[in-house]
Amino acid sequence: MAKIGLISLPIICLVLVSGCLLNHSHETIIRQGEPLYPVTFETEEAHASFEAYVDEAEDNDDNFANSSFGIPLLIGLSRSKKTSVNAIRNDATIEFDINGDGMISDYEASHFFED
Ligand SMILES: [Ca+2]
Repeated sequence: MAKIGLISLPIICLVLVSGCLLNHSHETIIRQGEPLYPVTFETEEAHASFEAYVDEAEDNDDNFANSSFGIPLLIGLSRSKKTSVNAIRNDATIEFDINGDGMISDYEASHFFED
């Protein structure tokens, strides 16, 4: 009986420290490796508006398609999908740059938030 206790002690400690015997998490990056579209800004205000929008879009994307499964103290599995930073910036560039000239003007930046 004491021998079983000695063998199981490390396992119990491992479970208590890690929370689960088996932990596995996997994150998939969507559109990974997408090149960043070149873009310029007419003014610093237009740039600031763009960056604020991108920051918010990145925060919203953090909770995108997360799933988890677990049996307490035994198994913990989690999967998540996240859009690449370049893809988020490229989508924002397409949305902001109304005339597609590669430069986000003050009008385009302010017009974006009016809609
Ligand atoms: Ca433009």
